[in-house]
Amino acid sequence: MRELLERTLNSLGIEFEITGEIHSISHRGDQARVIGLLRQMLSAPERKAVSVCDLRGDAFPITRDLDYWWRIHETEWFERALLDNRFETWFQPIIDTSTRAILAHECLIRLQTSRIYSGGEIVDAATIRNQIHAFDAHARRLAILSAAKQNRSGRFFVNFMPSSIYNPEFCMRTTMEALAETGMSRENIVFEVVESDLIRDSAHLRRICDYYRTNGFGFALDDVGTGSNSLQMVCELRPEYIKLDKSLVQNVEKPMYGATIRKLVELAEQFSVRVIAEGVETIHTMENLWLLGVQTMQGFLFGRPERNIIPTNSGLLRLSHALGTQELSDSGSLIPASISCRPGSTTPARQESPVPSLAGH
Ligand SMILES: [Ca+2]
Repeated sequence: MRELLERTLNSLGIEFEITGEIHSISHRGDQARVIGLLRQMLSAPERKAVSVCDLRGDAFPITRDLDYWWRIHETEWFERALLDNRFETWFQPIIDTSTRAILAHECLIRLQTSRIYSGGEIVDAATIRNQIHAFDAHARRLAILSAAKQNRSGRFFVNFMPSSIYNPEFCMRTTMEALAETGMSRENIVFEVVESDLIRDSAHLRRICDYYRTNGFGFALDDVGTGSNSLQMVCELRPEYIKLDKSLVQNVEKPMYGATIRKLVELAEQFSVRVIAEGVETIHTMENLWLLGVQTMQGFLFGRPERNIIPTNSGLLRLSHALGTQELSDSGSLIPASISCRPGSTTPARQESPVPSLAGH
């Protein structure tokens, strides 16, 4: 293999040095080309064992394994988008199904080039490129400025990664400046702690949470129910909102998941925390959530993330239409009177029935 590698690099005129069998390769070639070539030539276990160092330019060249450089190469779109200021904030409605009102919109980071990059892909790229902290602040500022263009008096949920805020006063500076620029009211902004279940340093989170409260913002725990931390976090931090993770919501009809949601709802009631279910895609899921006492929801059933906020209630109108055959409660609620909304209801979960799928429209 070493021989083949040497022959290939030589034939391409790439200056290089190989140390050990093929474990360490330093070169002065085009990094993307060398990495691509090595990935083609080496087997998966060999790729793991090889480290590469680009000797061009840098005073302190960095040696990393081949897969690391490949990931950097694969996420170059992130750098270009950042330089060209091409990231955007899109909006997804959060619906109070009991009053048919839009409670708020969540601000979601997106990039549209030849395709749409999801928030997860963008955050992963920022993490791989070691830019997540700066990017998180950039995304928050962008969210506020974009939200103000949509509706200065609307309520918006803005994501943040607690690990990117080491000192709230300092790290929130650009966000606060954006708010001052737009004149938006702080009480209409709710900050969502992403991956809250994975956070181990609850004292740090509490400091951030206190900062938000003191400054008049709302505070939500996102991705709740995926780890073992949820109940404790709700008790300790007493957020205004908790957002049930999609993986929990989409399995609501399974007893274990249903029981977890029920427990969270009970606890939330005790502390006056509002529960929001994320990832609601079918009427069947919505009904099962009602049975467990969850009424505030977000998901494709009500609307996908969109670049511009869709005129009020379009998602709700679709929903009303789909539920047309169902009985509405006296209060005009969408929730049929036959469904108990109290947590602890012993009504069995509704099974999947052929309902019109609204996802994707
Ligand atoms: Ca979120």
